[in-house]
Amino acid sequence: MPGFSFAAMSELNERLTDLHARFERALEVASDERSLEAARAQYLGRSGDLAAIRRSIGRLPSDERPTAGKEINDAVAAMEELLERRRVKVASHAVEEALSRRVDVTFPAPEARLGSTHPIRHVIEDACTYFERRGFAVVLGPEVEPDYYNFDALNIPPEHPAREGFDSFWIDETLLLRPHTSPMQIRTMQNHRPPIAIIAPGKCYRRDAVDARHHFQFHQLEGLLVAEGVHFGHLKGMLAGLCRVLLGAHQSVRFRPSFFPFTEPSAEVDTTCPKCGGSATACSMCGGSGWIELGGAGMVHANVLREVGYDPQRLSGWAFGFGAERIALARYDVDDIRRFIDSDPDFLEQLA
Ligand code: FA5
Repeated sequence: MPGFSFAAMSELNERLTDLHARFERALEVASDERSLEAARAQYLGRSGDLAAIRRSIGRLPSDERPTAGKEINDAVAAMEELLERRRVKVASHAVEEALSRRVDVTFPAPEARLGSTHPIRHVIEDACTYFERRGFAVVLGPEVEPDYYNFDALNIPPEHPAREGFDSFWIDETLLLRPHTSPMQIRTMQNHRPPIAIIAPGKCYRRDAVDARHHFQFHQLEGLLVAEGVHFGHLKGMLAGLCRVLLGAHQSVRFRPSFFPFTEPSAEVDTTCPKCGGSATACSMCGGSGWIELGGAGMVHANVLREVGYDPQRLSGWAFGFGAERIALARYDVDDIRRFIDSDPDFLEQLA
């Protein structure tokens, strides 16, 4: 090997042997992952001892550098193997130690924190109780529904613009997470003969942007009454009573003309803003309107009655769909719907 300097190579070997020995000693006293990592950084790290040796290759004649580089790489491989073996040993020692530790089963455990009823559940239960006392049955239905129940049977044919407002998460071409509880109107009427009086609470899903009053997952309360001689006055009386029970006698309720393809006539039902009562132009809860929208309502459309085989000449009915979170906002004077979903026990316990 022309120009190869034995003196320089043997000095390199000496330095590597010394480094290996020091690294081995450092690993022997390292008893946990943290000290192993510290040893690795000191010897093998980017600014560690070995990196300094590697940099010194530059001072060797160029024909000696490949051999020196190989020596260094071999030394690194050997040190990494040492490190890995020590890591396995330290880890198994930690497991053994944990297993051998004695447990005092008589030691008192920290007191378990009991949960509290969620405010949304409170709203749903109180609403159901109100309707059950008036002869309504509580019914539950699937959260994944075919588009037939969500739309077609509710007088919303394909291509109808109203589908946009109920845009949800599609499972496949025809199945979706229900954007409202109104499919329960169809399911109930198809399976039971009139008179019908139901309340159907449950989760709903929509591709809505999340803000203080909207979430992609929320709860609705669906109500349906179908019998002979049912009229809008019955609906107004029943919903005004519900708002009194849920929100207190001081809350006003108003019915605003609106449109839903499955009711005619249709209305939006609002309650006075519990935060500002309509007095603040920049109210964070109602945006200054003084009202909070609770949901939609109306007289069941004749096409819907026909779809389930009922005779609209003989039967009439009303239906409504309220957002449980909106009721809870007003009921508990909370200014952001996300607080009900954040699962902060301190917040939830205050409302329990
Ligand atoms: C409906 O969902 C109709 N199915 C209601 C209905 C039923 C009308 C029966 C007539 C007869 P709407 O899209 O307006 O309507 O929703 C009703 C209520 O659900 C809203 O007023 C609101 O209180 C609540 N809601 C709707 N979207 C959200 C959301 N993203 N986050 C929280 N609450 C919501």
